[in-house]
Amino acid sequence: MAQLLVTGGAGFIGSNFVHYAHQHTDHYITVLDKLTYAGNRESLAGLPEDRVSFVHGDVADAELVDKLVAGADSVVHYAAETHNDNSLDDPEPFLRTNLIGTFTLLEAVRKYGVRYHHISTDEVYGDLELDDPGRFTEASPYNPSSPYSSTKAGSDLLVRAWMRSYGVAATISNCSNNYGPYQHVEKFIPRQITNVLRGARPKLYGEGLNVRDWIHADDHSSAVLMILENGRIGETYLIGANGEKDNRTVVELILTIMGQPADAYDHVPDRTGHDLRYAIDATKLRDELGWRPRYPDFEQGLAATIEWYRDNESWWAPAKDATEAFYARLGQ
Ligand code: NAD
Ligand code: TDX
Repeated sequence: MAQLLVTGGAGFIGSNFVHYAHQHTDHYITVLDKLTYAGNRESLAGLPEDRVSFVHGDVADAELVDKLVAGADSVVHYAAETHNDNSLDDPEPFLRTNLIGTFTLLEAVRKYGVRYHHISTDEVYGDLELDDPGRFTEASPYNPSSPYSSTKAGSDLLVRAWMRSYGVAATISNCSNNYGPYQHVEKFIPRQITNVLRGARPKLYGEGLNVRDWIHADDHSSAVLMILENGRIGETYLIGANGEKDNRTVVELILTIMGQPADAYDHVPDRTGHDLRYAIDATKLRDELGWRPRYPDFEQGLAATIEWYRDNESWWAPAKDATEAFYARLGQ
């Protein structure tokens, strides 16, 4: 039984991965998570203690990380500050966690010769024009726009340098926008669903023409597990499921599925420097590793996600008021 260290495992995608890896492998999983505002131990409820253990701590704590990595066979690094709007408001925690945190893990995996997988985002490539027929590939140049995406880009470059300079056995994946259960209510889809559940109107930045390439969190998890097991060391893999939709379409879908008029939303001021469009070409992952998404139907996945938020108000309600107070301060 392999020992897997998962950082950020109490967050949205990390917790989905822990559930997925528990179900699909016999690995013993240790979660390291700081439980920032974005972390929630309830997201790991129901997992057996003889397979999954939890350590409350910071990925930038070198002493703690050294101890945990020493006992691991592999590390999957999800922990990060992840919200673009927060990074525009206060970039400092993004530099500390995303850059120093990654550096700290890399030093430990280098010392102990532990296999490392780095979770990153398509936002490192910047954005595409709405009418550009192209999509991001592993060869796209780095061109991040926000404090968030620039720190993620920096963390990817640290991994590449540690592979080349020190021979660290690593892989990197850059995924598109995830949706599914356990996503914080600050993010686009859960914010709009929980607004409607509370009788408030969804909030669309600007005209809502910006395009995101949606993938179900479980499909992200299956790809990560496949790369961890069969990916070529030193390689980067893009993860995406051909889920391009503009924001207005997504808001209208949410309203329609929830039985509201499709136009019952508000336009609010746009995000500064708002990336126009993300789109992933996942050919390498599909051809090399044979990966296929299991949730290719966005509307079906969205309906199931809406049901999850309807059924789990006790999970999201504690964060809702503070999140909306933050947006009210920004006028969004
Ligand atoms: P999230 O904000 O929901 O969760 C982040 C988790 O990291 C939380 O549990 C938080 O407590 C923990 N954390 C933060 N700082 C920490 C620190 N210093 N030490 C230990 N733990 C810390 O994020 P998410 O949306 O699940 O994203 C997870 C990863 O996936 C990130 O690396 C992100 O860049 C990447 N990613 C996200 C998306 C997306 O659509 N959400 C897409 C592609 C890639
Ligand atoms: O209330 C809103 N209204 C709105 O129109 C919010 C919160 C967002 N938006 C727009 C902004 C984006 O165009 O919706 C889109 C999605 O916004 P977010 O959920 O904040 O995601 P995004 O900025 O695209 O970044 C996400 O995907 C890539 C994750 O938060 C990142 O962590 C990941 O790297």
